[in-house]
Amino acid sequence: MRLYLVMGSNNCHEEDPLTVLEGALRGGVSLFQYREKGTGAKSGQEKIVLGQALMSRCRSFGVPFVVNDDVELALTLDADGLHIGQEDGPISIIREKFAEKLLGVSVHNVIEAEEAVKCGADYLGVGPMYFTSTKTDLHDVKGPDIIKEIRAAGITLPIVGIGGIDKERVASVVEAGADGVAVISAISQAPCPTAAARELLCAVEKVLHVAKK
Ligand code: TZP
Ligand code: IFP
Ligand code: MG
Repeated sequence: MRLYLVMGSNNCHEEDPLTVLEGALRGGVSLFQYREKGTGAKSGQEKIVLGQALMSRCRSFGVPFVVNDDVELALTLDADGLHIGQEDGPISIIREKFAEKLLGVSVHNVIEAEEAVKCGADYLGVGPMYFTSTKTDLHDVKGPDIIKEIRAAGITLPIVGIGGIDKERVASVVEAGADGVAVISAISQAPCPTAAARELLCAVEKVLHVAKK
């Protein structure tokens, strides 16, 4: 959960998504989510074909491949997991469909976090940590303090913070109690995704190693 890359074709402007993903994997991304959403997003067969290609890159690095929202696509691709939001249907029903797979849930407060835990989520995506223009239907920015609140409520499930995170902001998110960070633009818009991933991962590990002492 240390460095989670979330990405779809419209997040990549300069390079194609496969090149970006490959670079990011080389830089140390530990989990990948295929989030094909928004303007110009692929659908149908095209969405499947790109998903297969991205998944095979992940497999060659031993990194789990998670699908955002799309239950059918996750089953079709035989992905390693699925990430859902609060609006994607009852978590417990989806949990049953993906009994053997990784299930992540987006949460925005302690109540949603407790519900996701009760329904058997494997990890929580908490955000937005900071303002971001990457997502259009953005919730209120809560800041890293919401992670502290979720930890204070006794939730021990793996957590990643998401939303507007860059290398300068990693420490605040991990210090608040996250196991790692999830990013879109900090890697997909970087001039060098490999270097960007390396720096983000380094920032995460720096806090985790300090915390252990
Ligand atoms: N969910 C909450 S914020 C966000 C998502 C998918 C977008 C994160 O993108 P970025 O570019 O890392 O701010
Ligand atoms: N969190 C995450 C994750 N992914 C999303 N798509 C989202 C919130 C809205 F990074 F997986 F935790
Ligand atoms: Mg969703």
